[in-house]
Amino acid sequence: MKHNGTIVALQQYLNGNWVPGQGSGISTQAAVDGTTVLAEGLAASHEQVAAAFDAAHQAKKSWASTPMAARGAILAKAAGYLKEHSESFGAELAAEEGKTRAEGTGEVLRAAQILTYYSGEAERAAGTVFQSPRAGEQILVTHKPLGVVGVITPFNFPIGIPAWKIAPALVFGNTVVFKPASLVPLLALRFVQALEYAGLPAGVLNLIIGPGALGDAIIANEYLNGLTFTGSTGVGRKLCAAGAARGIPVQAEMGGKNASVVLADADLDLASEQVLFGAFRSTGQKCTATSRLILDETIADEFLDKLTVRLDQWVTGDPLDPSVHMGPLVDAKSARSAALGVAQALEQGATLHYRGQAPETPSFLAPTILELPAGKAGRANCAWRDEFFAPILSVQRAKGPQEAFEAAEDSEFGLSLALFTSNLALALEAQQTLDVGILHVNSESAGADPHVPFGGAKASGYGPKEQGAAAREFYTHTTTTYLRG
Ligand code: UN1
Repeated sequence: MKHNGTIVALQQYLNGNWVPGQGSGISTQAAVDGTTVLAEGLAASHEQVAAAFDAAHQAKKSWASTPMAARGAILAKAAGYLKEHSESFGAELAAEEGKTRAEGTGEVLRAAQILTYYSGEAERAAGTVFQSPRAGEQILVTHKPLGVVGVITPFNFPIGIPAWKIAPALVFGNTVVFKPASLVPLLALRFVQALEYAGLPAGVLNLIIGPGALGDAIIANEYLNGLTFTGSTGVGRKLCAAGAARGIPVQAEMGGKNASVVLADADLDLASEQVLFGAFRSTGQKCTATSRLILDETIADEFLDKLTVRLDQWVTGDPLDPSVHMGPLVDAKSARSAALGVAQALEQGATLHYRGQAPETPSFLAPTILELPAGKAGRANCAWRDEFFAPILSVQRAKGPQEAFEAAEDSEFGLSLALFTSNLALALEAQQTLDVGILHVNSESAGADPHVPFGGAKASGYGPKEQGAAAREFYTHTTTTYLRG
């Protein structure tokens, strides 16, 4: 299916009004060719960022005192709107970001599921009552919103990540200034439209579209009470430091260099399917993607044969074509830098184990498997160290589970790990000893359910985790009340 040719007008959403930006011209192109314009408009100016904060600040009192059930009902209605439009929004997402149409529609439905989940928080969220050591007294812990929350999101889940940050922010009573990645603003706009349709009051959610530099104006704004960010470790750490300097909480979900570990007793058919999905779905552009593969040396050749047989069937091409398994990267720049990473890895001693087929256009990179020499020396390679955010898998062989675990731990990141084994004792050992935020036993490294904590260890995360009950820790703060009648 081809894009229908309509160019969407990119506008800012300030205090309940759609207004043109006052900054420089911006446009987004189809990932597949980098030229078909999907949306265009003007970026937000710094004055408009300030106006977004003024609106969010003005709205915060009345939103915080709106009953939680009423806040939840708006989220539920927005979920319905997204479900209704999941096919068309999913196609837009695929065109703009480059993941397949099925993945795009799936992501829109996931955003709807997240809104539905948090609408239910309106009934579930409760405080705590403690016994007092003194007669005639109770101690109550109640939650209240942070206030105005800044939300900065990356390009790779253009509606999923906004949903999993903005839905809890809103249901817990915060107002929001939202800046999506400038590469993919279209689905951010759709998300805001869904909440507008659902009756969200003016000022509660404000959208500013523009370059990354607007992030500096967000972190510096006097009305900002908390910031949630997903993106690179470099930018995340800068925002964390700036937030700490002015005493506001920052939640940062940053890079990953996730390993899949396949032990000798694993079900290799299952493992090869799951590693394929983990490494190459969404063109490897997930912070949870598998980019390191650690194979017990006794099954390494057999496993790699199974994986490459699967990859031979893996079709790379136009993400809107239903027969395609993998689309392009988000843009030609990302594809170029990933290709450069592969060239560097080869110079540093990696060998090319596999390269699949891909269209010869600038935003594509064929699925690639690199093999690294065994031991610590192999792990000094940039293909082991650096997050490429691309369909590139770096393999190392290990002698037995302990060496495999040691290799898995040898990374500055600690987001997700997939372990393939039929040995429960080893799975439990991994759970108890490996420094990762998410462990998958016998399933791929990517994926996240809305009701459980999401986030990483080491350079992958900072601040309270996201999602589920963990979200309340970030989006609220508590008051402890010593209550006597
Ligand atoms: C998933 O694995 O489905 O930026 C979600 C990311 C993560 C979300 C991963 N924050 O890729």
